[in-house]
Amino acid sequence: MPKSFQGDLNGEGHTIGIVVSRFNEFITGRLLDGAMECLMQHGVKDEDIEVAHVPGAFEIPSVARRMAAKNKYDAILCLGAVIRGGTPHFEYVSGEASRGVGTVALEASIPVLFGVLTTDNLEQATERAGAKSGNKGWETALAAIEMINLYKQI
Ligand code: INI
Repeated sequence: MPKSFQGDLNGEGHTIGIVVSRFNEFITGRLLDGAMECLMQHGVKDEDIEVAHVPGAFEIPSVARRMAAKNKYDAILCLGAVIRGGTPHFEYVSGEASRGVGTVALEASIPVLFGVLTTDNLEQATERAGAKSGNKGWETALAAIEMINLYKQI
């Protein structure tokens, strides 16, 4: 039998940093609520969570990198919402946010999670922020707990 590794979903004792963007706050506020709820339900203490607010998704990676460098958190959650609408800006912002968070995740010694919605319209974003298709903030928080516990084993 090969040795296998899997992180469990016990968040007790974890310290979490969250970067959340204000652009499309109607959506990102719900992502933050979902993430907070998930963390608390899995044993993370309110006082062990710190939240940095940034203007838009473009600003998320640089702040996530600063938080990761503090050696204070067990994971960083990146939450945002980039909505295509009619603007070509979408491609630049969503591309930089995902590329940037990906780079930070590879450089950091802790898990850095991507909870940035990239959708064609507000309806899709609303569905993924607490309505029909779950809450991306919640999912990101759950993935963070699993990844923290996995990193501890490897
Ligand atoms: N920022 C977002 O988080 N979501 C968007 O949908 C968005 N659009 O569409 O423009 C957006 N733009 C702002 C961007 O993230 C930066 O804050 C801004 O360009 C300043 O650097």
